[in-house]
Amino acid sequence: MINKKTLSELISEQEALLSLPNTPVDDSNGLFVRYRNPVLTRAHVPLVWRYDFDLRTNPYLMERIGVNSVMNSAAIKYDGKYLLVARVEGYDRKSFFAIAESPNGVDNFRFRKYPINIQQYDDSETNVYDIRLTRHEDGYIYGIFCVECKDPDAAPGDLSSAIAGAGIVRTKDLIEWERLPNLKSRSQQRNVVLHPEFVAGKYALYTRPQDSFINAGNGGGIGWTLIGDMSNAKVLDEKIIDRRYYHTIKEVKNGEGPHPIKTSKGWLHLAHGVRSCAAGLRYVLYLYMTSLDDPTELIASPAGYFMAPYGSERIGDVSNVLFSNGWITDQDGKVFIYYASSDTRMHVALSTVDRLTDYCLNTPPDGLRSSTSVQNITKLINKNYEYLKAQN
Ligand code: BGC
Ligand code: BMA
Repeated sequence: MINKKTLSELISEQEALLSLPNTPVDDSNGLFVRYRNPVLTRAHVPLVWRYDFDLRTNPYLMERIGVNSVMNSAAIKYDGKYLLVARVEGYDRKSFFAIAESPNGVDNFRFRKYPINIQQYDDSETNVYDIRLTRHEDGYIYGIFCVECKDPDAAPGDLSSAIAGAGIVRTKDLIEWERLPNLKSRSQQRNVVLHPEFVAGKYALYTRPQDSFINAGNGGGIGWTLIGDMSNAKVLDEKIIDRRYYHTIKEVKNGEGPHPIKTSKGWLHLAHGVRSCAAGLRYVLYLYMTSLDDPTELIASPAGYFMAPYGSERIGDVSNVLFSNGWITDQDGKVFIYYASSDTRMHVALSTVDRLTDYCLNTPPDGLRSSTSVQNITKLINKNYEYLKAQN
């Protein structure tokens, strides 16, 4: 017999989850601290979105519209609250965006009454996901997200080939969203992100050109392009600013996360890197920095990953994945890093601008060979022995 819960039991169970305090887990390497509980899961999605509450039309009080996962969320501080614009994916595999708000950035995230209803640009658009938000100095908050369509050139019977492009919206209040034309680009694009400042009087976009839907191929890494008008955005020249290399964590592909944070030492970037292995694609997060004078100039590129799937984060709908498209910096320099694990749920980790820039500027870059890794370690060991000798 299926145990039937009453509506008030469902409501109080969810309330207990939503109000659960979150606590830091100190397993730290000093770079950041993870928090114990995920900040958003499918169980956080309002019951009114999933259940028909009327027992006359839903006598078994069954879930009518299931949610599979809540992941890859943009983040922004708005009116003193910490907001996530989550990718919510239904049992039907369609994703959409929905805002959840928290008073402190680490727990008590609650979805607003309705998901965001993004206007459709054209009928071929099938799925939307992974939005990045940017409060631009022009006064608007822009959202750029991936728009996926079936490949019109797919062979008959091929129902998987797809084309990825970038959709654009803007808002002033996070309530009314104005849809702008999609980014025009010769190649497919995913992970397109708007830089928060004008550069040479133009809008600047981080891009990720790709040869095909999954493979970046000749698209050499994270790109950069200048755009005159966001309501007619077109990639004319693209410069690769963070390349991929053989036998690294970003060998297969990489992509900008949220827009970079401006620090006194340079623009601080969070990105994801992908490599392939017997288990499929492994997604990890890494950091890099670019110059304040020329945001296309790489000034720090610490080797390897900054965060990788850990413990239960490793398992989910698409296992072995960490993905981030949102972080929030507080006035005091605290950085809330919002990341999804295995395309299933959202977490938060806390760090500071000082720690993250110190990490970027003082971690040796990748020498691309085992022997250079041993040289780097040997240098550190020698430095420590010198230090210890001087102490005695
Ligand atoms: C999925 C994305 C994924 C992409 C490439 C899309 O269909 O929705 O989560 O990143 O395929 O694998
Ligand atoms: C895609 C990304 C994400 C996703 C990841 C792993 O390339 O754009 O949507 O988290 O793959 O499935």
